[in-house]
Amino acid sequence: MNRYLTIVVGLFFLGACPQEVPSPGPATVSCTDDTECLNGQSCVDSLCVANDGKTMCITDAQCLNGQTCMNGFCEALLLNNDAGPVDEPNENSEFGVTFSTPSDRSTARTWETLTISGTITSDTDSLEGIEVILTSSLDGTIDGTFNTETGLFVAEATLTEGNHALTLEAQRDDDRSSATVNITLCSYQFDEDFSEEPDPDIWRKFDSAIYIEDGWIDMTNNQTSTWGKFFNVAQTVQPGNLDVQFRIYTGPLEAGADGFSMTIIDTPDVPSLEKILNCFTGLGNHISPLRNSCELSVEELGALQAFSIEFDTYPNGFQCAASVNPPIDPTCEDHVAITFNGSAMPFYWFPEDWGDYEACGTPGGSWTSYDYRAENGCKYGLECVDDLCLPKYPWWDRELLGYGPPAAGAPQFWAEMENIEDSQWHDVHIVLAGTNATVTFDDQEIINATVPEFDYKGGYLGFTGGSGAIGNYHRFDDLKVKGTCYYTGP
Ligand SMILES: [Ca+2]
Ligand SMILES: [Ca+2]
Ligand SMILES: [Ca+2]
Ligand SMILES: [Ca+2]
Repeated sequence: MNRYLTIVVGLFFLGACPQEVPSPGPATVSCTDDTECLNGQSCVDSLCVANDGKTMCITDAQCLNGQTCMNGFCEALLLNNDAGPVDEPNENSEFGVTFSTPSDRSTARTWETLTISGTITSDTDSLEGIEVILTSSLDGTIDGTFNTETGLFVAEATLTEGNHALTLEAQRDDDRSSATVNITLCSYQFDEDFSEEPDPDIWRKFDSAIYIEDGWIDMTNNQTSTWGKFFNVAQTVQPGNLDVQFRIYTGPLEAGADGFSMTIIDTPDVPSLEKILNCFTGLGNHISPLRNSCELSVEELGALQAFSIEFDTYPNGFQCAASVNPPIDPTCEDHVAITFNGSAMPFYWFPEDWGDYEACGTPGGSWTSYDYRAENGCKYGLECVDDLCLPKYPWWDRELLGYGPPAAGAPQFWAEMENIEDSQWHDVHIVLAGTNATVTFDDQEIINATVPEFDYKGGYLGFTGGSGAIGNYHRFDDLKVKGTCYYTGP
């Protein structure tokens, strides 16, 4: 008997058809394939793109590279601070001017130091007395050095966001010639210091999440039995790779609860995101079909595609003598973990001695004991089917997840931490590249793991957090996400 047959069918159903008619809103912006885009547009890097390569949008925040949203499409602003008409190469000139770097129609980041270089040649033997000037159409003159022996011109510069025409001009007496390359400078896709209250059309608060006027967001504000979420609903992050930084703060209780997460959910639109968020509970990266507000079935939740990094300060599960408090934590200390699809157990980790896929035993033990077994003879979270303790939900099922039995030396997507509830801000930097994930915490690498199954889907990015009988502050600030940089110049 295949217990998950209905789930597999459900997965195919979800994959084949949108759950419901798309509602008005940014539904047309993110996509997984062309069929989700309107009017014959195509799905490029998870965004619906018109045939002429333009990205659909509703707000400026959905546009990359400093473009603005005009008439439903991302457009580059025509800047009026241009340095003036670009000289065409002068065929009658004695000079030859060529760029070496950067190449024409390339891209770069605003935080990178660029090497801008070129070569000047002359029909006459001497390069003495030639003035070489490098200008950016956005940033003006850029200082560099010209070597009259070699003809090489080199400048090192950082450039502002936008489309630059870089012009290298050689001039001596009345003779001049120039060359031009175009380059797009991209800043971060998300760059939030929360110094001002975010626009609710861009960042939407759910449940107990609040904006604090001192310049950050808090999921629970030191209240008990509450949870909050704070999601960007205006744009999505691309699948495949991710480079995200932010800061976290929790305290004042050193044994507080429950923790907080940054979560990225792959779902077609904001209404479906809201439905999913209504099924998250506690810490915020743990889905539960039991929540009153959850309208989704186990099958639908089993098809969820989500990435989370959790900062967990409360020990859960039988290994921490808290049997009725699932999901199960990999350590009873504070920890940071990468979790997938709302399971809230670390990706590629599974509890030993849970008794899953083992014979149902004898009920007994107290809820606060390691050996607790419920009426069904299984530990919490397992149900007795044909005298076998089977996981209640597909997202706890190691057979379905393909993790295999717990083994020493398995890739570890979690890290035990010393007390992180220290009422201090901490820097977190996550880099997902292909099948590898690294996490640094205050510049110390705490996670670096690779498995072929690592499959990050991108989606809507947000923050979550929760408390129970014990509370704490769960704060986030200073979010920076590097998106993909596209050339958007002429
Ligand atoms: Ca701030
Ligand atoms: Ca926990
Ligand atoms: Ca945990
Ligand atoms: Ca702690």
